[in-house]
Amino acid sequence: MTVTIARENAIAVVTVDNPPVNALSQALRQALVEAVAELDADATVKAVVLICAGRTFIAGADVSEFGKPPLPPHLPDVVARIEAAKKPWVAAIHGSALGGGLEVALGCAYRVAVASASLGLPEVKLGIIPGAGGTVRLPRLIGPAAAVDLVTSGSPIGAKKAEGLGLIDAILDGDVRAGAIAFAGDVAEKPLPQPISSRDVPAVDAGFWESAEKAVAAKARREIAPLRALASVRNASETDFAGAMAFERETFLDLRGSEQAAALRHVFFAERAAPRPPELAGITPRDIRSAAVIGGGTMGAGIAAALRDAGLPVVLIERDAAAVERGLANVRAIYEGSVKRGRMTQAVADERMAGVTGGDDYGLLADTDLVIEAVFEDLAVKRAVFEKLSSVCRPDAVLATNTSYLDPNAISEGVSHPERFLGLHFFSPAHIMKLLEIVPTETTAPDVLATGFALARLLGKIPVRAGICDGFIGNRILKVTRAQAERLLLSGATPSAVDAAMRAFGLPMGPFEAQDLGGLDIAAFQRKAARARGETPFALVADRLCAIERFGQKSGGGWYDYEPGDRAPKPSEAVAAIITEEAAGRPQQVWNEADIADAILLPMVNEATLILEERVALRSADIDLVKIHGYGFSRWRGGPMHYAEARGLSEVVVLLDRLASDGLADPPCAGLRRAAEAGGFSGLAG
Ligand code: 3H9
Repeated sequence: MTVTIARENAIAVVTVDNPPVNALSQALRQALVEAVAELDADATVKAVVLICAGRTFIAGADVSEFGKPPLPPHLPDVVARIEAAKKPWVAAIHGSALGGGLEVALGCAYRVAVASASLGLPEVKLGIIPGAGGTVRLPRLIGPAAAVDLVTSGSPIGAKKAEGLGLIDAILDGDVRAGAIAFAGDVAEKPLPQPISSRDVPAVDAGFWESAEKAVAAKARREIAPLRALASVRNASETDFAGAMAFERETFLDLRGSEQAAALRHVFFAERAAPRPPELAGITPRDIRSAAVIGGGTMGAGIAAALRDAGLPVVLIERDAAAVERGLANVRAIYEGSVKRGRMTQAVADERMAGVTGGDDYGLLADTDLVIEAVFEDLAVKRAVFEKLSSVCRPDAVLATNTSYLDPNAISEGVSHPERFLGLHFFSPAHIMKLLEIVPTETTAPDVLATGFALARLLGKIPVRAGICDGFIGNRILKVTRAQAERLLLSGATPSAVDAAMRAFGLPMGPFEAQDLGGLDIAAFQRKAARARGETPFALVADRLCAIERFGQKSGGGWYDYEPGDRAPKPSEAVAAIITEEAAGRPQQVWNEADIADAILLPMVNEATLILEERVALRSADIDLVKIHGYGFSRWRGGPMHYAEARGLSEVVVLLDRLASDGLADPPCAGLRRAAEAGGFSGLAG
């Protein structure tokens, strides 16, 4: 049963129970309409509490219904019916009141919440706008400025802030049901408050809408929903209620069917599926109550902060006392940065830092549950660390290596109880970047792999299982990105044209700007290792830049020139000369932005398909998450695999064949041709 009604004297308690998050399915919408009718007709009922079972208040419309035609009763009508109820309805909020859930609450005469509750309209994050009066009632209740913030950012706010804005009427102490019933008892005899729909919108200052538009457009880049949401709030502030509702609904339905919404929905479900891969169902992870990091450099310090932020006590191990001090200083610098940016109070930073201890004695790790090694990328150095860990740690302690390109199987050789060993590939800065590639070795036990996923959940990261190959999932595709970018240079494009095209596609940065920011030396080091293994990485120009120590911003020049103290890239004559030399004898062509983007993205998709075929990634959606959360691929594009599927894999195959015949890419792999015939990647791996 999705809705049940109980009576507490003159108060009716309507309980919604639609696990997991009480999403507004058609059945629930229908049941709510029927509940209003039943309670309106019941003369013994003086007020109604609307409450939810389980972990949360209504978390929104049922996103899985969005691909299908909307069925009645439509949510705007459900909200209107609640608003028109003869008795006061009190929304009793715990967990989250999001999207349609908040819209239902706005239909109620009153809203009360426990202090831990959060409220918001996250629709723009799904590429849509609120579709049941959110943009219309909110400015009438809390004023246009606060409504614009909530609606265009999509970020929820806490109960305290909501109370300050007038979004809720009271914060409840203790039990939500008892508190809401008491509140309902108090208001039962009062006249009904004026429905939000018939209230006036407070006036705004001159120029308010223009500056809001500028601010939202600058942040949204090429995402369409935030500006459409703003337009709807503005319209709602300047039009009567019925007209505003019609405008909102029209925008909602228009965006619901958009490519961006489909991409963002894909990411929404991929992110929720990632922490619970079906192949680990029923496997209990090991307990992680304490952690240690070996190595206090940038990566180690970031990992230590991430672990600490998740509430774990952390030990940082370094070679000697001076290195311990440097490592702790690196962690401290992270927290000082957070305080400076206003993300954390000094008191919280002090508390975090107090939970990080340092030392050079591995004996400190005798009872630690999880140890993550983050020392220099050198096999011998890493093996020496694990040799020591093998002798001091409990046999059931989980031992992990953070490596970007060494083989975890090789690192694990000689580890005692090798079933407790796995690779955890963090992305820098590790306390911020959401991606965690989890890399089992040949011997990793299933419960240790499950522990990797549980750890990601604890750290608030997106876990993706990656098989062992050079670069795992993300960096293996990145190598193709870079090689393609260079191929473009040798066939007539310039670094700035390539970067501009990729930004126009929606990436925050182009491949050359990104290399200049991160430094060209790391990739050069990896190419050296690859050549030693007999491989032939393609980086004619990058190799020459490294040979003359043009490593990027840090050396004053890379793919671009930089003025001292200025990070703005300037086209470099020296680089142009090198490109001309290397391009000599190769066919040249005129490139436009769309063709540049294709020449980079489609080979990435081809490589990703190989990755799927080899089962280095288990799902194409996992590859999308890797690129979005580790490399800044735009969410609204859905990741490279979703992008390719949305574009049509047959078209991708044709374009790749064309690039290959011009010598500008490898031909499409057999898996991509098969996926094109099947109309999608699903089923390719497996
Ligand atoms: C909207 O409301 C539009 C209206 O304005 C217009 C109406 C006309 N639908 O995140 P979790 C599933 S747009 C369907 O791991 P948590 C999720 O897939 C909507 N399913 O839990 C997962 O399934 P499974 C606006 C949903 O405790 C399970 O629930 N609302 C929905 O970490 C658990 O999810 C939002 O965007 C949904 N709306 O976090 C809210 N939501 O177990 C999005 C979740 O099978 N949701 N599922 O893998 C959230 O932010 C979080 O789920 C929440 C709980 C904070 C509620």
